[in-house]
Formats: sequence, C-alpha cells, structure tokens
Amino acid sequence: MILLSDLTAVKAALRAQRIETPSWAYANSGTRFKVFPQPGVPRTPEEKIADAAKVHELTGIAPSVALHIPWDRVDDYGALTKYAHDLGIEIGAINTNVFQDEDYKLGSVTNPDPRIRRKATDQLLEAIDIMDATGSKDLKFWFSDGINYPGQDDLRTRQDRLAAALREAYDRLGDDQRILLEYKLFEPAFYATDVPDWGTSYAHCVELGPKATVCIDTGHHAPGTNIEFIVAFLLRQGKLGAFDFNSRFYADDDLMAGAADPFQLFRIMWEIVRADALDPSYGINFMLDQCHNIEAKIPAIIRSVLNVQEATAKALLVDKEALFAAQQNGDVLGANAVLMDAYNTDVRPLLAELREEAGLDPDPIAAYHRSGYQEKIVAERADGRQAGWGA
Ligand code: AOS
Ligand code: ZN
Ligand code: ZN
Repeated sequence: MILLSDLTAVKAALRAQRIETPSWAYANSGTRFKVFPQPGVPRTPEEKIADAAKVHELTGIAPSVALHIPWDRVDDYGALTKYAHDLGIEIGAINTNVFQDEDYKLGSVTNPDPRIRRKATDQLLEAIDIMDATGSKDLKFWFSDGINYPGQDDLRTRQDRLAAALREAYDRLGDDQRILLEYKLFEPAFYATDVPDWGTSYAHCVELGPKATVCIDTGHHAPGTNIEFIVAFLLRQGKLGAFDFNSRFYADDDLMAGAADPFQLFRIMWEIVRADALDPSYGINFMLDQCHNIEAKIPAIIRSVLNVQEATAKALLVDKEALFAAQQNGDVLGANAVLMDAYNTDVRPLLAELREEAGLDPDPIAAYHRSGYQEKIVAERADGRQAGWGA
C-alpha cells in the first residue's frame, strides 16, 4: 500500500534521477559481422551531442553525454563544451580508446613493449587534459588487454604493468576527478583478460586510492552472475562509481538496457535505492553503453532511458518497512512477495504524470516521431559515417 506522502518522495527521487548517454550509441556501430548503416547518423562529435541533447529534451533525465577518444577528438574542447552547454547538456565521462591502434595487438598498458605501454599511458593522460578542458569529472578506462593462449605472456607481470599505468593516470587526476575502472570477462582476449572481473577492478581501485572506483557494465559477466550482489558489495565498500547499462542474452550484446531482463535491472536498482545511492549527490554515474545495429538509434536510446527510469520507479515503490520486517521474521515468502509486488506494479501512468508535471510529453518516443527531428537529420546528414567501431 503506497501512501500519498510516499508517492511525493518517489516522484522527487525520480525528478532528480540522471542517466548519461554515450556518444557512440548515436553513430553507426554493430557487430563484427556487419554494421548496417542508418541514414541521419551523426558525422561529428557535435552532431552526436545534438542527438544526446534531443534525448534529454524529451526525457528530462539525460543531461550529459559521454565522449570516447579518439572517436570524438576535436581541436577545441572548450568550444565543444560550450556547444553542449548551449544545447542544455554537459560533457560526461571521457572514455579512452586504447584498443583500435595496430600497436595494441598484444595489449596497450600491459603490452610487453615499453614503447607501446608509454604510448597507451600517454593516451590516458591526454584524456585527463580533455577532462580539464570540458569540466568532465569521470575518466573511464576499459582495457581490451589480455592474451589468447596459455603462456603467451606472464599473467602476473601484466598486472604490474597495469598497476603502473593506472598509478600514473591516478596521480595526474585533479581533486574533483576520478577513475572509473571497467572490467570485462572476455573479448577480444579469449584466454585471459587483464581486468576480467569486479574483484580485479576493485583491488586495483583500492590500491590506487579514493579517487578510483569500479564501473559495472551489465553485459560483462559470465551468464548467471548475480550482478545485484556485486552492486550491493561495492556500495558497502564505497567503491561503486558507475554503470554501463545495456542488456544481453549471451555475451556483451550491448542491447537496449532493460530489454532482455527487466527484472535484473529492477533488482540492481533496488540495491541502489536500498543504499540511498540514486541521487546524483551520491556520485554514481548511471551511464548507458549500447550499440544499436538494426534499431533506430535515437528512439532506442530514449527507450533505454525510459527502461532504466521504469526499473527505478519500481525499486522506489518497494515497501522497505514491510520487506525488512519480513526478512527479520524469517518470512521467506512474505519478503519475496513485497519485492515482487513492487516489480509487478505498472509505473507507466506514474511516469507519464511525472513528465506532464515537468512540462514534457508523457510519451517521449511518440513525441520524437512527431518532432520532425529524424527527417531533419536524414536530410542534413548525408554521408553519415561510422563513428564507432572500425572508424
Ligand atoms: C567494451 O566492451 C566496453 O563496454 C567499453 O565500455 C567500451 O569502451 C564501449 O563499449 C565502447 O566501445
Ligand atoms: Zn562498457
Ligand atoms: Zn562492453
């Protein structure tokens, strides 16, 4: 039973929610088998930012866009930041791409060749210069580094090389900047990845210090992994910095967040709500990391934002007192029922009302289709190119 006063608090929490969209999700990207190009996709970082601003305009809760360097490299980051601000959004996390250069065949920061390690580390430092110029607070590292065969390189030495590069980057961070260290079980390395799991990321972050936290990409685990346990554990340690939300059926599928398993997304958001970690002041960056290969990109990103918002609304509706009481009493079925009641609530009318109260269209996807924006970008952006994979 939800009281009116509770509903006011739920709405306030939802109004404060922030989700960051990734620049690369607006561009052409897909699988290694085929990238299906779409008309109207952005050709420049500015056009990606414009699309992100459109998503924010329609949803009201996506006021920042993550950049990926060098995909989004420009000459003047101050001007790019001003361009974003003029459109009503911020530059979010700076992602470093140390996986698409020929030199990185055997790794970037863990490469056996010190020259290549230097080059990769310099790229990490360049990203901090970009943070200084854009006002971005988050430096996100995902290293594709790893090996394909037993014996190919020394597992332990590679950890030492990784730690050295991370240390150099960490020591260069400003007071209000931090590292988000993402992990991934496999791909492109198939035998051993250098940061394969949350434990490895967590240990490096602890070694580095308070300005290093873990980024959980929801698609980066072995099938069946209990991701909400990882969320709860890292929250308790104060080491959860960010999410890369997407969904998957098999591996790193990068599908729309909440599409494959909305219940999992709800369980994750419940741990966030349970820890009072939803508000932006807590410091978690709720990002999307997706590739839209066959579906229209901007509507897919809007759908993902709405899916995260729906999961959050359901998590906020969990009757905490009833849940904790049932848990304390050992009432297994009762406790589970409290959680399921919240999950099974249709929150769409509540969210439509919330949007109307904020002066937004209650149906952001329909509003996008009516807006004429898609027709405009298709007409203006002939020669849309692949700004992500294979660029
Ligand atoms: C790669 O699998 C990771 O999810 C990274 O976050 C990566 O930087 C991003 O997907 C863009 O390729
Ligand atoms: Zn990711
Ligand atoms: Zn990924």
